[in-house]
Amino acid sequence: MSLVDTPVEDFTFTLAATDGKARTGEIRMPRGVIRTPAFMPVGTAGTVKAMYPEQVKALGADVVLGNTYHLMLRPGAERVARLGGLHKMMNWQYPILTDSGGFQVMSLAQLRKLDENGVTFRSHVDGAKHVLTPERSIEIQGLLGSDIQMQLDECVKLPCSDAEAERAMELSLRWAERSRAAFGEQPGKALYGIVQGGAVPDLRVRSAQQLAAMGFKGYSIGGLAVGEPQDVMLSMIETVEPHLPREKPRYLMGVGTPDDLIEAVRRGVDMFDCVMPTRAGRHGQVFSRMGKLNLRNARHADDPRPIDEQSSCPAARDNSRAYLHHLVKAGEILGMMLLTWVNLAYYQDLTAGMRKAIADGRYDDFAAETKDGWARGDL
Ligand code: PRF
Repeated sequence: MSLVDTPVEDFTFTLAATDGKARTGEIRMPRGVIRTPAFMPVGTAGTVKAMYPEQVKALGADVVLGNTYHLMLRPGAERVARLGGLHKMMNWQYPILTDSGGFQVMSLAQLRKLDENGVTFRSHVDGAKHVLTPERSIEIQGLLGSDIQMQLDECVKLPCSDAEAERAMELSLRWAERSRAAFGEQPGKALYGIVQGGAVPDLRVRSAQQLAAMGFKGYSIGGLAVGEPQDVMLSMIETVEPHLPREKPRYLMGVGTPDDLIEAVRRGVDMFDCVMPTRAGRHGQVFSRMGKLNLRNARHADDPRPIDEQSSCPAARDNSRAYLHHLVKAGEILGMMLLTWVNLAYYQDLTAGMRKAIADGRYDDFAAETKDGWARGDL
């Protein structure tokens, strides 16, 4: 039996190579191996929208993200548990990471009220009242069967005052303690603490240090890509990185563009999730080696070329831009499916390229070549 086939009982992270601050490695857990840097397709409501689970896996995705907030409202966490858990319900047997719900409450729910205990809100689905506490979030993530769980946190939009950033960061630390206690010891599963602190370096450092002292199996960097320019986001990653344990995975939440991924990996980030490739695909936009294309644009109407004849993705090779333009303009379901497929393939190929480049000690060259391709554009 090779090392790769050996069953794993616990959650472990092994670094295989570094190049500058960029890292490549593997997270191993009972449901599978996550190769890092990893991009996690977003499967908010128990589906990576417009994709079959086996297609997602075939692209090279090792883990998908699910959302506490959406699943607790519909179909309900206890119901998912009765159906055998989220993996069984959505027919995805590999690792699942779940977000804790606080971030989605703040962006989606109606009539939210946040206090020390947690957050009270009305469902955007049917108006019913719910309470999410750090303990209930962990309970729900357990009912879903999540492999990598997130603490409940408070993410403030930027810009905000230093006092506001500090209040939310301190609250998130207290919720981190409660989440950690509620999670206890669960071999094979992980709970990540979430760094907050707005765009204030001192707050970010304090948050990272105190979370590190609590002993999480991984660390998320939250509260970024919430309205600030990219250089602010990158400087916050640089501030936080030295204070996160080197031997634990780091996850930059809700990020981002292909360029964001390249720059964050360069600064030591291992994991990402973002709706960008899936959402953009449903709106006629594609990411490719030549940069971004908008298939709604009339200039594609008579273009017989595929998006990228060298792509690993059949949808990018075997359909003309003219056909994709037609599907998008006509609002056809297949248009959304094909473009989502193209985009997720691009993100997975990008992270695979990063892993190889780091292993080969040529990350900076890889980054420069990739950006050259975007700059040359649509030849
Ligand atoms: N916290 C949580 N989930 C998140 C974020 C956060 O700060 C972000 C911010 N980009 C995305 N998703 N829990």
